[in-house]
Amino acid sequence: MRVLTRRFPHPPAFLRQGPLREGAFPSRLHDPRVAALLGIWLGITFGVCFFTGLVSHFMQHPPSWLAWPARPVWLYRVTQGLHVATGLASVPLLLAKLWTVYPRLWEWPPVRSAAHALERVTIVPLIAGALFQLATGIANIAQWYRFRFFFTVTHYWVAWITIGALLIHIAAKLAVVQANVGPGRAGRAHLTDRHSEPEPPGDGLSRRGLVVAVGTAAGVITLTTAGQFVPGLARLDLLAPRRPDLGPQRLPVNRTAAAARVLALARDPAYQLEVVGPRPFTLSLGELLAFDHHTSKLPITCVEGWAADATWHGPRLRDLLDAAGVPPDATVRVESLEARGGYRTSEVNPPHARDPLTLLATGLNGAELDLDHGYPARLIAPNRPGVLQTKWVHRVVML
Ligand SMILES: Nc1nc2c(c(=O)[nH]1)N[C@H]1C(S)=C(S)[C@@H](COP(=O)(O)O)O[C@H]1N2
Ligand SMILES: [Mo]
Repeated sequence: MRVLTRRFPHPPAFLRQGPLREGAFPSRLHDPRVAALLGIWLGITFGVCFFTGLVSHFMQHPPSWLAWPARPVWLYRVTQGLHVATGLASVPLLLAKLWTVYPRLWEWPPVRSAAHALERVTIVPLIAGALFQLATGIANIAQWYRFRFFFTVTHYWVAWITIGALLIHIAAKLAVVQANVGPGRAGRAHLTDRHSEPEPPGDGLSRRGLVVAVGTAAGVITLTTAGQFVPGLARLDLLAPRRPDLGPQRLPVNRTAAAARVLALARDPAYQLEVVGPRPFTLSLGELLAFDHHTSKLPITCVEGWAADATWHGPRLRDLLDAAGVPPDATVRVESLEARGGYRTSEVNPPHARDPLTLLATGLNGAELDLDHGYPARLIAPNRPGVLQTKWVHRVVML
């Protein structure tokens, strides 16, 4: 430890030029207390965003050790809503935080000790990772996929790097936060060389004004985007890329039948649903519509940050599986008529496959399912990301 904290010799004073000069950044807003407050808020939003992001990742790519439950029905809507909301609220917080602390890039002396150098180096992955996560997340909810990497994998791994760098940063800055925020802070000022001086008088924005403005910006962003997934807030949805009540049959469409190139196959009168198990069978469209129908009120919750309630009609998946002799503990795969594309099939684990709410829906909101929503049949299951609610289903296979 000694080696880490041993003081390096001071660099010669004549190197202290330009932004390295004492008092080069006179604004009273570059203040440790403001930075600490913004840091606490960012710690909360990034923490929630990271945790809910892990939930989303493991729901989309279930590892063998995790049997994700089918209930409560609304769970994924809440976790994914929180993920997008905390990510968006982080944008003004992060920009304000970076502005408040950027003079520290030119702090003097540049490195005081090995520990100080390490702490400064981890700022690079922290800032780069945080900006990357917010930028790619926003591109994703705006459905702007111009980048050349696969979004979910990259977003997932950069999240680990960012959160690791954030933990190191919090450990390094804990004393500064304690000396600047909360009761007893005056008594802790000796723990650090960074504590807030009384605010000097001056024109322009005060520290309190800055904190209030940034908090307000985060609140307004949250309010004007939360309508994407909070029922009843759709009218406030001014900044969100989606309105959850617009689209055929009052439901947004993620990928149209034309884009998925399934128009001809989906409309084909010779369409058949094939159920493959110990007693495989096929159903014509007429037989499928004559199968015992049920109604489920379930949302589609897209990972891109919108969720919309709908009423679905159709056979229960578990009834079809029982008819094919599929045992209750089997995992099945539903397959789409779509020939290509990352979401053309999905696996359904027993909790979802056996849930009475899980349907192979042929109807939506009182009418025949629209082609764009997956006609002739689509999977709809509770507490499951939209990417796994496969449309234009023509085969169900026991794995
Ligand atoms: N075959 C297939 N099914 C699919 C998709 C797809 O691209 N192909 N997109 C999924 C995604 S990402 C979502 S959010 C939902 C959206 O369903 P909707 O378009 O009926 O609202 O469908 C899912 N089912
Ligand atoms: Mo989606």
